[in-house]
Amino acid sequence: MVKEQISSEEIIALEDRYGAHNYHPLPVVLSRGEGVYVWDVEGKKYYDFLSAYSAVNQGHCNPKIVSAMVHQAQTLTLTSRAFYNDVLGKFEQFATNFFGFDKLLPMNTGAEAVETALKLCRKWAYEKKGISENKAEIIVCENNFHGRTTTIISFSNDPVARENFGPFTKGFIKIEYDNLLALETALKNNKNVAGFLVEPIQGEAGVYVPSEGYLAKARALCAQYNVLFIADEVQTGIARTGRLLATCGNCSCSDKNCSGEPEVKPDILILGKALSGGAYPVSAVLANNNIMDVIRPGNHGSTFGGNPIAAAVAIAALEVVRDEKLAENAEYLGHIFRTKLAAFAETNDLVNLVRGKGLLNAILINDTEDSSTAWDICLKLRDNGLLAKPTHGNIIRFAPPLVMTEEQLNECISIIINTISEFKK
Ligand code: IF1
Repeated sequence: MVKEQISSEEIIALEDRYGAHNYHPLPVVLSRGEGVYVWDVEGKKYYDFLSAYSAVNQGHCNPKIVSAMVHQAQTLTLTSRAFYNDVLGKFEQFATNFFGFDKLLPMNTGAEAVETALKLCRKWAYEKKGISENKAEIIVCENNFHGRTTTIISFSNDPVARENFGPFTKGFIKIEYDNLLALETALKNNKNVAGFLVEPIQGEAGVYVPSEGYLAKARALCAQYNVLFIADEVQTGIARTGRLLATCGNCSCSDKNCSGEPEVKPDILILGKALSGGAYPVSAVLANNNIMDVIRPGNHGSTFGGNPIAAAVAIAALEVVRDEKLAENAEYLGHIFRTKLAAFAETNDLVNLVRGKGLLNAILINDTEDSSTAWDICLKLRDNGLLAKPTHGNIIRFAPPLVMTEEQLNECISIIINTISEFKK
């Protein structure tokens, strides 16, 4: 029996003893969440500035999403795709209208959806573009993060993610991110290129925002060379960056002041994380008929993909994004966050710069990548009631749920500024 009152230390010890050591979490044990807040087992309350890596955009335990999930869980949970269920078609109709594509292929995790997109792209290349058997190549970017499967890590350049996991999958060409010349060069002399897989903002690389116009121009180059433009919006999608999608394909947000990048419509769109508001693993690949038509019965699937709970949860999660105007809120609050932290960075030696879009932001700590300064700042932030996690040693990502109010954000900005101001290396 699990004891009623178990301390943070005891739970950490359990994971340490019985769990594989594939993570190094910040030492805080959470047991409850609501909106922008989480509570640890001792009852201390925190602002969540990670949002489960942008999965809980709609806020922890969003009542509309939880209610849809509970209702569906009491009705029908899983049929597999051997039979129809009465919710999947509704989700597919809703989501394809929402994002402006003909068809959707449902999966569970982000990595699975990326795998699905890669398979779809290759099959399209052989059957529609006419690339010879086994010759298809897909262009990816340096410092990408698309998940943890064997094929995906095959084109990662993170040594920790790859070491001793070979042999790797062939058929990928790596180019520099945010470099149009590199993309054009890779496309120009190679008839076997099937697709270009890209994150609209590189999250794991440290919230690296590409130059203005990069995505639109990359998209145009792909069209010119008959190569599929594949946007991995697992992290940037679902209002996180201040628009429904960072590529803003057929953006349904009503923000009249939307002054971001021009609309860039991917050939293949990959979604995950906040597609379910973090309530349940739901991912999806969207494309138009001329591409999705290459997938036929037996080519691809998943026991859980498209299950009725996932479908009901995802509809509710997208309704929340639309009805609560989360893209607009992320855009509005993001400007305040960056403006105030940029002003602070001017006066403080420890913060080099702040960057990001909407509520996907990061600060660069003025120390080496192998220093513990960013980690130590995150421990102090935790003590002061705000949870964030460093990435690449000296970068701290700030990505709160998008249901945050301006008042709450201002309180959080004060916590961040006060914590860093008092920080002594
Ligand atoms: C972890 C980062 C975030 C993703 C993109 C696919 C996936 C992810 C663009 C795979 C996942 C995660 C997973 C998380 C760390 C994380 C992350 F730090 F690595 F970059 F979000 F910021 N495409 N991102 O960002 O989705 O299979 O995990 O559902 O714990 O590894 P998944």
